[in-house]
Amino acid sequence: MLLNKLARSVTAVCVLAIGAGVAVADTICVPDDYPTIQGAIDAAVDGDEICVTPGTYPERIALIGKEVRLYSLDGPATTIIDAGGSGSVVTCSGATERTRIEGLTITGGQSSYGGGVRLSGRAVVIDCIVTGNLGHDAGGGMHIGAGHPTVIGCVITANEGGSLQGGGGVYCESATIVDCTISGNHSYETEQAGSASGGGVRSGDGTWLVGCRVIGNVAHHAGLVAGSVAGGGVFGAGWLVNCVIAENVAEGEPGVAGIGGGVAEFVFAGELRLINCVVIDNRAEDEMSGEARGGGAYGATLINSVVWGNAPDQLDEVEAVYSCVQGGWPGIGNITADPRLDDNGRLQAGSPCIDAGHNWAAPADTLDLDEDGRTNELIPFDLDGNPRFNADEIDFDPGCGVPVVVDMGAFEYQFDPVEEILVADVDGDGMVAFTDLLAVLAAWGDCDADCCLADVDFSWEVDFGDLLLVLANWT
Ligand SMILES: [Ca+2]
Ligand SMILES: [Ca+2]
Ligand SMILES: [Ca+2]
Ligand SMILES: [Ca+2]
Repeated sequence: MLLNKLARSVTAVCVLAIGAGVAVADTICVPDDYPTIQGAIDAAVDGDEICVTPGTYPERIALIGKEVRLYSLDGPATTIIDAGGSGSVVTCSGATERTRIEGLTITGGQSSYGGGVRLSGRAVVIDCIVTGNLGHDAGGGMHIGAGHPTVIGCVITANEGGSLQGGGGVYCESATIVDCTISGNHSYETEQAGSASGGGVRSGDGTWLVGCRVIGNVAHHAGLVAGSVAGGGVFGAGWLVNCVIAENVAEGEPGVAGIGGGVAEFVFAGELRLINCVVIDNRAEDEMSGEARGGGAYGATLINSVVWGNAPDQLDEVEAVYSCVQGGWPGIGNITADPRLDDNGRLQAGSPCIDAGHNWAAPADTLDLDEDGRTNELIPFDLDGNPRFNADEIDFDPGCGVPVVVDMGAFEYQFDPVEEILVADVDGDGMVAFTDLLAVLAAWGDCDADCCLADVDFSWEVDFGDLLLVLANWT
């Protein structure tokens, strides 16, 4: 559902942009017009579309600085590009948002960086399956370098690599990755040293993972160099919003500690922040040394999140607020009662995590996911595509927000009525106006209450940052 909304909104942008030109776009089909996909790409000009008929295409393709839409007629299950171990399957660089790759299975790649996809610039990759690729040094499935591409609705599974810079599934410096599943990928260290870190994702500070499932990835230390292996699911920096991080493993061996089974922050890359995530059943392991730690998370910041069932512990070196942590964790708004999760990480009736988050921790709807033309509201959907903001009107709300309070975790327990919450609407009346300005001025200074509604930028003090947000979002 979320994928469809995103794909439509990206399409709308493309149609507008292409419509501004004078050239009439052609559609070129493979294999009818050209026997190979690369042949069609070489023949295409900016604005063209390339359609690919179901089949397996034994080739590698390069889409360099060309604004074309490459798509399959029948989806990724039946349309496969297989590089047969001869390099990166897809290389795409120097492109804008008008370069799109849609509905392909990308497999059989083998290279140093990005065995499946090597991506930079601002291209959009939609509804692809990236599987069975090897990227020795970084990014087994995908390597995302300079620029800020968008990856939507993709499955990145059963890739391996990353012995030098990490990322068995994805190595990413800066990108928006939405509605993707990153599962069963594997990073490892060789005897040539390296970090072996980020079984699923190795992320830089510009990375946004929104509504993704990072499940069953492994970072494994296999070499002779002592050290540690970190981040079975995610290693690095950036933002994880509405994500499930489950059953990942940071796997050490004698003398090598696994750290951060689910996620681990890499301080040299920046801060790693998890908002409304579920971190469950991950493991940090080693053999005999007993130094494995941070089964759920190591070194990150967690807000509105649920951390449960990780081993050997839940958290290490972590700052957490408004989160539910097994065994307890110091921080404002944290709780320790059983979150009552089902097998997929959804809250069940009676969960103490319902209405227990902090609204101002939720990011703004900058992608306009609900297509209402407003980006000055808080993110409207949860991981299921259900409304993010609603509340049980009868019960007391343990969290912070008006008129309704966000839950902890990636999924919102559904009540009526649903609300849209505007950024900086301090009093929750559906407008950003004088009453909100006055509320900010009245609360000026340090937040001395657990729930400080005037602190709309969630900085733990009420100051010019909050004042500016009110003025910038004035309705
Ligand atoms: Ca709620
Ligand atoms: Ca919106
Ligand atoms: Ca208001
Ligand atoms: Ca503030």
